[in-house]
Amino acid sequence: MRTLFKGGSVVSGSGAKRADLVIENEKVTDLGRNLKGDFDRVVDVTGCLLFPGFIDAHTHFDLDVCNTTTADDFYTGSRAALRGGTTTIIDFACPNKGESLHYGLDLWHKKADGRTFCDYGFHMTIDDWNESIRAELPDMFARGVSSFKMYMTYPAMMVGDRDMYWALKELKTLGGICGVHCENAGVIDGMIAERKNAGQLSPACHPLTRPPYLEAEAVSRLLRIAQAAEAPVVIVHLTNQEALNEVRHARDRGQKVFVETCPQYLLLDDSVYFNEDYSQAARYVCAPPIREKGQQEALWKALRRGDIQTISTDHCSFTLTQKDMGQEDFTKIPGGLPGVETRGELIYSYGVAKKRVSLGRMVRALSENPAKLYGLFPRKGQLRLGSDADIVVYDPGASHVIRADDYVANVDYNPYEGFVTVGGIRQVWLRGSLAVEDGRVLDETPQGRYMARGKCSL
Ligand code: DUC
Ligand code: ZN
Repeated sequence: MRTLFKGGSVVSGSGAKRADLVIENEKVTDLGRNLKGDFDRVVDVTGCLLFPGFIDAHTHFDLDVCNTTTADDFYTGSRAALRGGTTTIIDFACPNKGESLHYGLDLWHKKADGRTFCDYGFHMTIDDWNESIRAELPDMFARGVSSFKMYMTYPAMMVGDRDMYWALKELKTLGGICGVHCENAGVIDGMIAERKNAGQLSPACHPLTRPPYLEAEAVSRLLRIAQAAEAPVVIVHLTNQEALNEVRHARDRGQKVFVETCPQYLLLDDSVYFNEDYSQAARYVCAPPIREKGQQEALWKALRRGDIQTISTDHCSFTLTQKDMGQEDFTKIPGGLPGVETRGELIYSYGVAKKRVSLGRMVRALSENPAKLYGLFPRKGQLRLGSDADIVVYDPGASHVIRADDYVANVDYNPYEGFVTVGGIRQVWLRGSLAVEDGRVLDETPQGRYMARGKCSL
């Protein structure tokens, strides 16, 4: 089956170019102006942008957090992802301390295999460091896991500086890359205890006990540990200027540092926490917290300059009833926001259309860079000959208002309620098959495939 996409502009990391596109079976097979020939199907995409399918390299589906489980599992979460133009997700396999990496990876395959609508891979969480975990690492690569995650906060998952140093050194030897959640655990715990002792238990205390400088401190410490280990690292969900300054210092020293941010840090501000209505405030609790408004421009500027490489979502959704668990105590609110369904349209509408970032930067942040960083390039992340025919057909002339009721993620609110989009997703193609049209998921049988990933090429 040969399909011609006629009249659109194909977008890559260097911008948009008028071009027709041909796909055959699962692959892109031709690209150029006014292509002629015999086609089984012609899709008129006049005036539309053709994006390489978006990659969300930071999701948490079917994850136990705070004595509950995320509202979205692989079925509902990946269906929402696909609807939002995300054709590949990379989720975090998360064994508990004491469990093996193999156990964790098998468990995540059980959660995802046969239940995922888009293509998928896993990062592996390292929350313990010992000889048996070290010995498991080569097999992780053999099973397609080339990226890892460590936490500097959350007692159940964090590793200390020594173990982080050893783990980074080992990953460097094996050619792996590690993302790190950077927040200073000890001081945050102390600040939380002070608030609780003073009887201050509302969601407004959440951002006050996790200030930006404690994120920056952890970024600085991580980068010095990475310097000692001579290892590249990824700072996940970076939120603020002080943390960016630490990244700049490390890069000036010659270190390889990659940075991810998320739509909630680009588009929302901390006033969301100071709402008197508990339910309104609790729905935005995530870590690191959403920052004061001035930080948004710092992040956009860093994206424009190429100082931030990727935008993922940290999709970790809970219903409002689940968020109610923290009514008496903000530390019991399960942390995380939904976002996997709205990232593409939000970054286009509030980034590209508002001239905060170029189209090329958008594609780099949502498709090309995550593909390179996490070993999926050139199969994913671009629309070139031989790459997977994962295509988002975006109509820049459309518009709609974001309303929770119109979205399919398994959650009863949308953090971007009332935001107006510039443009909209007309179609999503997954490996050559039309998967979503005008917001409808066409095949209710999950077609996502596990992606064994190679090494970082960014
Ligand atoms: N932050 C969250 O808010 N939720 C999930 C994990 C994380 O780092
Ligand atoms: Zn996360």
